[in-house]
Amino acid sequence: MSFSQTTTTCPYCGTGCSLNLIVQDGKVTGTAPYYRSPVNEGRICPKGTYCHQFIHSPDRLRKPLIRRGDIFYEADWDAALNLVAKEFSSFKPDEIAVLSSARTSNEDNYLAMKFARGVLKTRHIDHCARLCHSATMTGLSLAFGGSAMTNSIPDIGEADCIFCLGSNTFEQHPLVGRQIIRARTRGARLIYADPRHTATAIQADLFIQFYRGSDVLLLNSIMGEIIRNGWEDQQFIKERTANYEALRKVVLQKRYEPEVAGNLCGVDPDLIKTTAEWIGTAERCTILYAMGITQQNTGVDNVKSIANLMMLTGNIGRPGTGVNALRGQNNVQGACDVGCIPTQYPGYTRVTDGSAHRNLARQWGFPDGICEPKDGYDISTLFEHLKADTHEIKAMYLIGENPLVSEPDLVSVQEGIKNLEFLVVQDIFFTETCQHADVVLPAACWAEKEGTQTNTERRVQRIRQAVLPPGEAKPDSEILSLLATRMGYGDQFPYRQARDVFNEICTVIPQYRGMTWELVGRPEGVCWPCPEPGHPGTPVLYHNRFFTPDGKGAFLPVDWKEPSDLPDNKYPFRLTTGRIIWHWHAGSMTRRCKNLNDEVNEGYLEIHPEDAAKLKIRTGDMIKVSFRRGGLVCKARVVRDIKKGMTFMPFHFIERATSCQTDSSDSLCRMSEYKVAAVKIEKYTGELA
Ligand SMILES: Nc1nc2c(c(=O)[nH]1)N[C@H]1C(S)=C(S)[C@@H](COP(=O)(O)OP(=O)(O)OC[C@H]3O[C@@H](n4cnc5c(=O)[nH]c(N)nc54)[C@H](O)[C@@H]3O)O[C@H]1N2
Ligand SMILES: Nc1nc2c(c(=O)[nH]1)N[C@H]1C(S)=C(S)[C@@H](COP(=O)(O)OP(=O)(O)OC[C@H]3O[C@@H](n4cnc5c(=O)[nH]c(N)nc54)[C@H](O)[C@@H]3O)O[C@H]1N2
Ligand code: SF4
Ligand SMILES: [Mo]
Repeated sequence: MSFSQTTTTCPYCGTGCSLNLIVQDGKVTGTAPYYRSPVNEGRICPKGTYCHQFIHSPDRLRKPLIRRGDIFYEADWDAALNLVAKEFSSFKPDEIAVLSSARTSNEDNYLAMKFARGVLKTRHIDHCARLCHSATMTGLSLAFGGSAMTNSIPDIGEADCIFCLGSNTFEQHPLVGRQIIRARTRGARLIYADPRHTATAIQADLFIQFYRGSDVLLLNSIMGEIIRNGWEDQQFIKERTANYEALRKVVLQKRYEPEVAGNLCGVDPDLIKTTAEWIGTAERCTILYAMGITQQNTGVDNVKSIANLMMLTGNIGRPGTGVNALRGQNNVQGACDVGCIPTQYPGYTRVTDGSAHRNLARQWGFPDGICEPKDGYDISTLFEHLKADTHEIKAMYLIGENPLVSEPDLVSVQEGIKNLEFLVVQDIFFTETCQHADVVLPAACWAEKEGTQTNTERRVQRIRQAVLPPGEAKPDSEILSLLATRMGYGDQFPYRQARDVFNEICTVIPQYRGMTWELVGRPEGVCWPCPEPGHPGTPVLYHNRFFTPDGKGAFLPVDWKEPSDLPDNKYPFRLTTGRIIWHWHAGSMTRRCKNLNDEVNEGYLEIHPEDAAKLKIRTGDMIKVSFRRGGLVCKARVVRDIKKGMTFMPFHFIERATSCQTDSSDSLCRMSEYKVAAVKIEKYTGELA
């Protein structure tokens, strides 16, 4: 019997914990702690612990599938690749869109981007960051000139005050949660603002349970109170920022005084005053946020407000401070870094910047050039075109995304995807989205390939191959290279191994330039920017200056706007959707992990006891949830944790698809309003399918 261990990083969240995979006779049979990573020092959460359980699922995709009529037939790679190459060649460049994947490596994403812009010459390349932190990218770029998390994960443990809002850190980034505990053991205070009393709320020293959609109101109120008490950092404001007077004017308005604002967000004014005092007087305060902030039609405003608060109190550029937007997927940071965004090339240069365009075209050396230097369509716009059947987008190459569960306004997405003339889906499982494909390509999963991924704190780390892929499945990069070669671009895709692709990434992205395969393979990886060889990497950003042209941070004052889709007599409850610790998004991986599925295996709706009593609903009853756009049936869970009038559903269970609720989005970043919907709730008495 053979036995070995492979050190790698976790395939789930942006925390990027390291762990060992235990391999016995060619199969991963378990996980074991790996203590040397500063990110998690040997600890992992339940998803990490059981991450091996889906790898050898009997229903992994093993061979390419080609659709004929309503039936999928197994095909060999030659036939599948020839068909895809022929079909892709038959469309004009901008008729094809590529969606790459925050679940896969930097190498996979970089090649998906190079394939889109170089081989297909399309401008349309995007990925799920749009549905996740696009508000952060827009908001923080305006304020700081860069959008990444400013400090490192271990650094959070150094804070004196932690303000966590719209992030259920202990369930969604559990090993970041561990740093909060570290800080609290040293005497730090945790302030937590969320409409729900979550696992994170349990740890808080001060809990603000407020209505969803009132973040700007709360933040402006806190800032007004800080200024009225003289707790602002005048030196920081003077030396490092611009536009302070405009901020003062906005946040000192009567409507943001704690008594007025508190009433509107459903919060005791004293809580706002204490929050202002704790943040305003802390030596080092850090802010953590995630989807509760971004997934709203005021997402960009929320992010700007957060940046305002941290600049106002001088909490930028030092250990234990910072604006820490917790990235969701294991490699969403990396997918953005390598340029899988319709408006940006690798390293965040604008696609419309002529010199960036020429540089990239020169470095790649495609004899017939690359895509036009114009912005491409984001995921939301692509699906809008499909829904409206404008015939502008005719083909799609979907790598490691499952939009038929994760996109907003699912009913129209289901209709829209049928308007495609040709759809290729590349996944590790036959997902809901695969059902609409013309060709399905089987990908190797993270445990079956080499590569790098970049976690939320910009730390580039290795993933390592532990076992062989099932059947004929191949790593995404290899599939892309084979396809590119078949389409006549073998010279531009000459890679023999992931390392070759990584070396090219380091020549193309300035922030990665000083990295090597060996350096990122160390237990601590490397945090970008690492601009030249020998550079140690940069755990804390903006020490002396921001990335803006004048080096100053810009105060961007915003007024509060009411969220859309407000409750009325017909739809009296507010619904928010999100995640639970046991499951991952559409569930393709976690629902195949026995230990996770044994915990929770179906969707439900959380409702407050007083609301439930009025509706005569008890835990376990089937209920009907109606949205302004669609509806569903699920079980009720009556819990004290949620604010009265609010309800919550996890979105992991397709049979209880929650994303039918919304098609509203932030006009600046096209982020969908997943956190907001008005619903009607009734006891369900009908027949169940
Ligand atoms: N277990 C698990 N972990 C995950 C994931 C997963 O699927 N499962 N997904 C990963 C990904 S891609 C992401 S993006 C992250 C997301 O991580 P989080 O953002 O932490 O997770 P969510 O559950 O989407 O939402 C966070 C909180 O926002 C609150 N909220 C809702 N409306 C509002 C509001 O108006 N204001 C405020 N302040 N809060 C509000 C919700 O009550 C919820 O507690 O998690 C990552 N980690
Ligand atoms: N209602 C509601 N909807 C939401 C959200 C919400 O809070 N509420 N959150 C949104 C957010 S923040 C996000 S990030 C999105 C996530 O949306 P998606 O990215 O669509 O969700 P996943 O289920 O993670 O899909 C990833 C797919 O990649 C596959 N995969 C895994 N590893 C590999 C690999 O190595 N190669 C390939 N080719 N495939 C692989 C998986 O099997 C899975 O099918 O959902 C969004 N949708
Ligand atoms: S915290 Fe995130 S990266 Fe760490 S083990 Fe859990 S899911 Fe994996
Ligand atoms: Mo996300």
